[in-house]
Amino acid sequence: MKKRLSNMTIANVPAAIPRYPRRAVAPGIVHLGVGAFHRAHQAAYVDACLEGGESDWGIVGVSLRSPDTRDALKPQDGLYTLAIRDSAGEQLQVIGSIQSLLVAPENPGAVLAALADPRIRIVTLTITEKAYLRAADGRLDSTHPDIVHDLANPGSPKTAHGFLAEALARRRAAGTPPFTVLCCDNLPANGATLHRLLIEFAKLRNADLARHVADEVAFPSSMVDRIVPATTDADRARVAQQLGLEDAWPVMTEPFRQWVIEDRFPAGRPAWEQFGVTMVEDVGPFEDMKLRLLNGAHSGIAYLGLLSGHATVDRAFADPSIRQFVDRLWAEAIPTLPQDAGLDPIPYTAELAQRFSNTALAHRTAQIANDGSQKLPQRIVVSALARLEAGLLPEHLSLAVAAWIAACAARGGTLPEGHFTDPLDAALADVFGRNLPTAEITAAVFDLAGFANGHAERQKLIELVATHLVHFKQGGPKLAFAALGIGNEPPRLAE
Ligand code: CS2
Repeated sequence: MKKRLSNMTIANVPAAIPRYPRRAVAPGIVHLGVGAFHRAHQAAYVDACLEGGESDWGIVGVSLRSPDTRDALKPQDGLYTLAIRDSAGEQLQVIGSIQSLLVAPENPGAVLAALADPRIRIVTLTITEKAYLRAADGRLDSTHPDIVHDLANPGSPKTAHGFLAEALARRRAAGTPPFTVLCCDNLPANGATLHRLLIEFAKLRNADLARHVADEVAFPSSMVDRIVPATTDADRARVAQQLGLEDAWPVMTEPFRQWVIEDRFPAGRPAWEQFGVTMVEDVGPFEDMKLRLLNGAHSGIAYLGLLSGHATVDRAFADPSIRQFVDRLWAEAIPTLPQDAGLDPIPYTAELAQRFSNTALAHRTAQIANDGSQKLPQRIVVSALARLEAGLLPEHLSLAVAAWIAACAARGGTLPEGHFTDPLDAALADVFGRNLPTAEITAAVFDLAGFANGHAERQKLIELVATHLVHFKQGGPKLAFAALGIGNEPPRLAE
């Protein structure tokens, strides 16, 4: 049995390792949602800052749900391996920026104490779209049992909203300046969105706290990008073999990474701009381009890939029909992007095509398929509506929405039960079980997910989606593609 990766064993591993004195680093950031994405992205950027001589920005990693990450990393002193993979091979880097780990359900008081610590000046979040607890109309779901719980029990919250509001209240009472809240989830205007939700939550506690959150706490938006497939046992075994040490939870990723942040940090920040982060005034154009082109294509590839029998993104993307579909989806989405932001979507999509073709990642389509109801509004529906408003048809964008509905309905049939999940699963199953005509199923799903809520073009979009859905039902993705003239052309030559 190999020894475990830790401060004691790290010195001679054949990988890049932290050279800075980890014990001398003070905590400066609390991160909520210390999953694989955080460990491949923000924690790696902060590690570079610490390597570059910053010493006040160690990370306290918090899991809001499961103890798994803490259980894996605590015996390793917070150390883990980042495996950066592409066709040229694999580079290993041991990351040292996570100094301690807390599990909120075990000890919410410890999380609040960390958040109230005056040394903490930034709180970052990757809690996934569904944890923002928005109702179908986009406002805070104040009837959600966890929100109800947190309002009744402010000292032992469960939600990010509950933790942030109580910690900000405690800091204020103690005369400690507020931390800056840096949302790193794939939501549109993510900082502003979280700010709005937190003001709504705080209002349910008291008007004074709501005013404090509204007027005195900064919520810069940020765009985060790095593809992070779930770690497999084969990854663990390979990394252990290379390191000569066990690492209970190494993280797999690609060479590409990008972080664009609005520069509003009244309580200070690391010198991120020296370590590859782009600091800007307005992240909007970057965010729109990434959500609509990368994530939009990802979701399309995931659902069409699943329906076509492809388990990974690279295999789905190598399918000539799916590839052609993605090119056309991009062509539909690009004109909806801000034209004057100085960003060029053509080289961007060319780079995306290379990233999606990375066979070393084996990024599972089922992983991306999770939580479609939370993801499609900002990835697909927003561009589809913009096109309809401009008098243009969103044929391929609407096909992606239909593919989501078809893939959801296929679980327990052509796809395994529970192959991917969605917070709306129970309600979706109810709709699918009612034996309704396709147009009514589509409208019911739009209602549940809040797609195009109150939008003038909603009915038109529903009709387009329903037409595709009929094709999926009658002849699977082949017929749905054929109706758009996809698959009738000779396959592209390999580039
Ligand atoms: C993916 C994203 O799982 C998903 O929904 O689209 O996690 C994607 O890999 C990242 O946003 C890339 O930055």
